[in-house]
Amino acid sequence: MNTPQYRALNPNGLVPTLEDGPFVLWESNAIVRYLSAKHSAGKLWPNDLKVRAEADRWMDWQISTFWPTFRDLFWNLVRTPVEQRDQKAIEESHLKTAEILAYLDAHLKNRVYVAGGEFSMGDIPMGCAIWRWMSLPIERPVLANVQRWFDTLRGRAAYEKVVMLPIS
Ligand SMILES: N[C@@H](CCC(=O)N[C@@H](CS)C(=O)NCC(=O)O)C(=O)O
Repeated sequence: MNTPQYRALNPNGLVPTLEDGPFVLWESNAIVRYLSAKHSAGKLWPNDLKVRAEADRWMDWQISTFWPTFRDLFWNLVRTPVEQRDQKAIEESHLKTAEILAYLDAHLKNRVYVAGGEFSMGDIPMGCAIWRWMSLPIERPVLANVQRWFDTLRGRAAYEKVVMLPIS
């Protein structure tokens, strides 16, 4: 990822990078949107403007709010040797992540998926993120609607195959 060839595609030197013929795209959620629109218009990419906006909203929330809040907990517990872990950061991140997941829980009260009754691109980033949250050896608050949504995702073959992998 730090080669000149890779950096010519993605100057950030991070993954993922999509090459679709000569077209190059980086930023994971932009890639999800592009692939959904290209291959799944009317399904993963909802045609209805408001349904699509709901999907967009939770994709943006995942990348701008959820992940920055959850990162310290995940990074410390999964990617950091025990003796180097920042306990204060772990506790703060754990508390705050539990707190903000209540927003998703309230949203899912009357919805099967984040954008309504159908699975859409909006479920993909948070669907990946919630697997990480649910896989950590931590205490979690009871969030009945998030749990039901997670159980629904776990019943999907593609989720089981692609997302439900060991986190470390
Ligand atoms: N905002 C970027 C973040 C990309 C990013 O942080 N990628 C991580 C993996 S999730 C990475 O490449 N880390 C360096 C590494 O894995 O070596 C996106 O969503 O695509």
